[in-house]
Amino acid sequence: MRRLLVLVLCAVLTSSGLVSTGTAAAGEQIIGGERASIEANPWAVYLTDDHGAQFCGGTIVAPTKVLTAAHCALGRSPRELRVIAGREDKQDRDSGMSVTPEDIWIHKQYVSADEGEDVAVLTLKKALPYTPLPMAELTDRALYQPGTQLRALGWGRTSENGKTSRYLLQATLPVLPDAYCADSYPQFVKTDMFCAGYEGGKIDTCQGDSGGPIVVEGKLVGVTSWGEGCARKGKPGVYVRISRYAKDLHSVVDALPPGVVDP
Ligand code: 4AZ
Repeated sequence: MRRLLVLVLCAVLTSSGLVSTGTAAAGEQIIGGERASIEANPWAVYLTDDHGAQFCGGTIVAPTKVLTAAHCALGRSPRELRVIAGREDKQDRDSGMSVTPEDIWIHKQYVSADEGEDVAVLTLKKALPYTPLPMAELTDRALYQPGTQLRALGWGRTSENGKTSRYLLQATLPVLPDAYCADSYPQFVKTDMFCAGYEGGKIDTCQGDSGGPIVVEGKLVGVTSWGEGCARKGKPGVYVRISRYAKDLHSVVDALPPGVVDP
C-alpha cells in the first residue's frame, strides 16, 4: 500500500499542481454510481478508527466475521477499529451498530495490495443481526468471465481527490480480460486478482471503498483492493479474486469460537 501511495502521490504531483479529479464528473458517486440501500445489502459494512473516521469497507461473511482488505487492517490494533453495520447513512447514529473486533487475521503471505493476498478477517465477540453474504468458491470460475456485470459497494471517495460519501453507493462494473489488466499494470497477478470497470474510466471504486464488496448472483466475488488513481482511462480498479482464497478464508471464517466443542 505504501508503494501505491507513492504511485498516487507521484501522479498527483506530476499533474503540475492542477486540481485534478481525473475523468470523474462532479456530483457523481462511488465514482459514477448511485445510492444503494442497506436493506438490500445488509452485509455491507464500513470501518472507522476510534475517532469515527471511515477509511475502508468490509463484508459480513458469517455472524461474527467481517472480511476486509489486509491493507485496511495491517498495523491497527482491534481496539482502535470499529465495524459499523446496518447503517446506510454515516450521520444516522441511531441506526445499525458499532462493534469493536476482538481479533484480526491477516493473510500470512500479505506484503502489499499490488502483490496479492490482500485479505483480512475481523472476528467479533457477538453475532451481528444482519444476513451474511456467501463467498465465491473455487468452483465459481464462471463468475470471473470477462464481461460479467459485477456490483461494487462502498462509502469511499466520489472523485479521485474528493471526500468520501455520506451514503452507501454502488456501481456496476464489468470484469475486464486479464490481458487488459496486465497491460494496465505490470504488477497485476491474474491468479490472485481481477480487474473490473471500463477502458475509458469514468466509473470506478476509489479510496475508502477498499476492503468492501464486489458481488454478483448473491456471492462475494471480490474485495476492493487497489488501482492507480480512480476512474482514470486505462487504469481500472483491481479486486481480490476471492475464489482463489476460498480455502484460506474458510479456515478462518468457519472456525468455531474458543470453548465450543466440535460434535
Ligand atoms: C484505495 O486506495 C483505492 N480505483 C481503492 C480503489 C481503487 C484505487 C485505490 C480503484 O483504497
